[in-house]
Amino acid sequence: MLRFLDAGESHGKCLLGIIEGLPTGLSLNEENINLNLKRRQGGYGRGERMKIEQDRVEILSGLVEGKTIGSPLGLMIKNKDWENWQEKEYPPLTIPRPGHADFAGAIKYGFKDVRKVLERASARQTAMRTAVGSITSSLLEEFNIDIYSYVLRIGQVKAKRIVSFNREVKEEINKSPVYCIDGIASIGMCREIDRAREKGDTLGGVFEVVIAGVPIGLGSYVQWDRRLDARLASALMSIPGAKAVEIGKGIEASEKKGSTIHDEIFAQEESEKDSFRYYRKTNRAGGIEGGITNGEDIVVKAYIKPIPTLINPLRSIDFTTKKRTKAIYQRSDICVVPAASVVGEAVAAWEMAVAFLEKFSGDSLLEIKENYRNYRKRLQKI
Ligand code: EPS
Repeated sequence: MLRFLDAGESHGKCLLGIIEGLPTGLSLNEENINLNLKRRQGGYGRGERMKIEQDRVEILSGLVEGKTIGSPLGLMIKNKDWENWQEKEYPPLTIPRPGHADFAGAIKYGFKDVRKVLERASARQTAMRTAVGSITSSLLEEFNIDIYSYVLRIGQVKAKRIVSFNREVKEEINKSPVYCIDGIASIGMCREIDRAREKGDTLGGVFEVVIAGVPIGLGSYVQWDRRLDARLASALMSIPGAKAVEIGKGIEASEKKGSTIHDEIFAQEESEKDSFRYYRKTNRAGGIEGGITNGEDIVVKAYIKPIPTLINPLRSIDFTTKKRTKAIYQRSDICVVPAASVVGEAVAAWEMAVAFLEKFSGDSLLEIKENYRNYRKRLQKI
């Protein structure tokens, strides 16, 4: 069983993670993980905090000569801002920001100082999730499963969907300041972020995650919590700021007739004797039917709300005086949709790796590869 836990506050000493259940023999490289950490810190619209941090992971256990040995993998990312906080006095923050965890978190846990809530509720936690997801991406890559993520909309500015995914596309996405390969939309998105900044406002948007190279048969319909679409939706909804998730053309499907939305099934004889390949001409289901992968690309969108820390704050109540006032403001990002898209890729990688190991489980990478090879051979005969 693959599982992980993480710990750490936004301005504490560091973020910690423990992953258990990785097979032995998986090559891991801190620098590959750091590239994803850097991508997560980027994206047009980030605030002052990202000028302080330069996230780097340290793998503290579970790795010998660059390969996993089956024991838990211990991870650490230092918070550089922690040092700055040692020199200052921080009075309590008692005015919750509408839309943030401040209000409900303070009441739930019995605090008047919302600092005790925001420190852990902070999206800073997604740095560790990105590191963890990046490790599971390495596992999936061993089986030619590739995950792409890119921005489709910021505020009102929409980009064209990408129709074909490959290594070059990945590089193109990373070159864009908003992780969007539609050049005109990219410019429009940056302008929209500038306008929001000038007005002291924030912006949300949409990103899409595409998982390619997925075999048929991950996930299951036999129990509600084994459905892979439900698990991916849950993973994406757990990203701070996510308010909706869509699988394939889920929203459009709800308005259409069945005859126009389902993906008809075709079979193609391969050159090899007795070997078939099933395929679809459309992928409106987003690669999952009955909670199980159907061999097409998995396509998931996440809808991110504008962040709640506003330069021109909304009305709120002071927990100490119970009087009407304006919400707190210290510093903030303007738009985190590009960063969230990197986190989306990571959390999807995690869920896919869990589902993959459920089906092809083994204690070593070699054993899993053998199980996978046998399955693929069997599939060719079905
Ligand atoms: C966040 C507030 C900001 C963001 C932070 C999430 O931090 P600060 O209060 O220190 O300016 O920069 O995101 C990160 C630190 C990060 O690494 O993504 C919040 O309130 O959620």
